[in-house]
Amino acid sequence: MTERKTAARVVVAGAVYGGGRLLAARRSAPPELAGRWELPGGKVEPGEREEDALVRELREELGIETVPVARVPGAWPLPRGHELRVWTVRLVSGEPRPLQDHDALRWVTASEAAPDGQGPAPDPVDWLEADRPAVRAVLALLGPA
Ligand code: 523
Repeated sequence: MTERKTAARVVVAGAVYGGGRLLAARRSAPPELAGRWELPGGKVEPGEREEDALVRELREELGIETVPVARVPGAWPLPRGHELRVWTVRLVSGEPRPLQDHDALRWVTASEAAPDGQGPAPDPVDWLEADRPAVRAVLALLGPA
């Protein structure tokens, strides 16, 4: 029998940014992830384009209309054979509200999103594991605010 490696299932997340800040969302479920912060997004359905899944998830979860701009280089492993991919997105309309899966939103500066240990102590964000390196990649792509 030939051994086949199942392709990683993709979870796509959005880097929504504006005014030098990045949108962070605090998960309310499941219990083991509740209270931790993430770049909002979700699973890509079979046959669905990554960008379409992202636009759908951000509409469902935050009530906003967005346009994906660029895929952030890299992919980060998640539990159960999933992988996290991130796109920068442009907010087209709506004010983000935590409608589903989240109980708080926060617009964070680069130094809050990824403290470098220098300068005044910011209020750091307790990101989910995979989001920590993903956010660094986002900031590297967006450059200094
Ligand atoms: N992550 C994660 N970071 C991140 C996202 C959007 C998701 O680590 N920025 C993880 C959390 C879960 C898995 O990816 O372990 C699936 O994300 P989830 O639950 O947001 O995906 P949904 O909303 O598509 O899941 P269902 O409600 O099960 O359909």
